[in-house]
Amino acid sequence: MYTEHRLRFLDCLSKEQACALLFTSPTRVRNHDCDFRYRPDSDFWYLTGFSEEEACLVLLPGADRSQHKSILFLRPRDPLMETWNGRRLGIERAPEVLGVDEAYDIKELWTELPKILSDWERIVYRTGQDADTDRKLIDLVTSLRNKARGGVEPPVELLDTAPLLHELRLFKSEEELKEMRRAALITTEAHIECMRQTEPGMNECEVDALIDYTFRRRGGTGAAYTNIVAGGANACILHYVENNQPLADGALLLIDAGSESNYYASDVTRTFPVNGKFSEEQQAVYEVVLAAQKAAIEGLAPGVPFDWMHRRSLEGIVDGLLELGLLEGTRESVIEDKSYMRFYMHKAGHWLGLDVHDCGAYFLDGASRVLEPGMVLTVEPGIYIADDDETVEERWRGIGVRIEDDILITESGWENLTADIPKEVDEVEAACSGAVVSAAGQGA
Ligand SMILES: [Mn+2]
Repeated sequence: MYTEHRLRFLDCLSKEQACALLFTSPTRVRNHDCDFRYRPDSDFWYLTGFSEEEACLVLLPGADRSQHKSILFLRPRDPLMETWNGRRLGIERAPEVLGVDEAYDIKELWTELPKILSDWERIVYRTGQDADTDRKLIDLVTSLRNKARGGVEPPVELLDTAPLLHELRLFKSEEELKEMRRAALITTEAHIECMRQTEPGMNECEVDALIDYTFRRRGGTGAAYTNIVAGGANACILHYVENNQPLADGALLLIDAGSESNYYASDVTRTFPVNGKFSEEQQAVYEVVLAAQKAAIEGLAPGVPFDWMHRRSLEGIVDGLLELGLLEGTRESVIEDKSYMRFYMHKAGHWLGLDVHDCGAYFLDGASRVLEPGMVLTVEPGIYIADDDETVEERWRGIGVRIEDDILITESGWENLTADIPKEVDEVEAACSGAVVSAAGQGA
């Protein structure tokens, strides 16, 4: 799969008459001399399937696939370092294991690059990822320009990865979808387990730990982003990640958490009652969000613009808020004067892939992009009524609901990759009572 990605990108580079330079992510210090668990850069992973730190991929396109060349710079084997910090693939094994044409020691990168790049006028390189690498590359390009008088053809243009590589990443192959389905399956088990095990008196942190445990024990690469485990009014803080408060009897619990599988993400939100039974007001708000989400999903198909999904979600939320008496006016007036924004203040979704907010343009030539088969997006409307909002009756305050699924656009319409996670009111209450077991939970 990674070799195919590399060849497709090399075909694009060939048309652009550009070479490409892709670095994986640097390690990041957590504190003192301890790093965060390493996670490779998504572009680099997409093109290599190689997860070690300190590596750089150089792609040199030829006129056709037989003439394309890929060169990987990576760390050499080192018994002492491997004893301390983990196994390494090593230079000798890299061509066979990863399918690259050549492999060299990463320590030689900056002495080899002048020779490699001197023939290329256009280089695809993403600036702004790492200041040190940016500076080294700019110095290198400058020194090659200064040698131009000596007959060297210097690089003159740095091109961004977005229009080429990120357009490829936007369309998922069957093999990539296999990873995304696996991520969705692990996430399904985690959400169902949370519904089953949550009880009044537990702390958000216990549910958070259950999610991480489920993600990791199924062999995923962990959470695709920091879990949001928000009880009661904490759900009204959109990126609440403290996850350390007790869960009250009678409150809702909003969980926004998705597993990765080989670094491919899922991204799911469910909201359910801590004690297993929705109150009248909670259910009324929940059903508005659910109806809005389902209406937005049901209209998806190739040819539909991305922002139709946001618009349809918004209309559903606004209609419901008007019906509950939480807003005054008409659908048109409320959307026009933006009075809905106090209850619904975010967009209804985003692309999903190796990154949870995946790459790919949302607008083309100034217009919202039209959906095509192979794209995956989230649909995630919500309603958030702050606990200090004195413009609404007290019974509504502190209710926060979001429902989010991962939707694949297909030839004939759409497929919900996370459809097995309960979201109808009776299904959610059944899952809270322990009556639902996920497919993964049965021993997958
Ligand atoms: Mn999302």
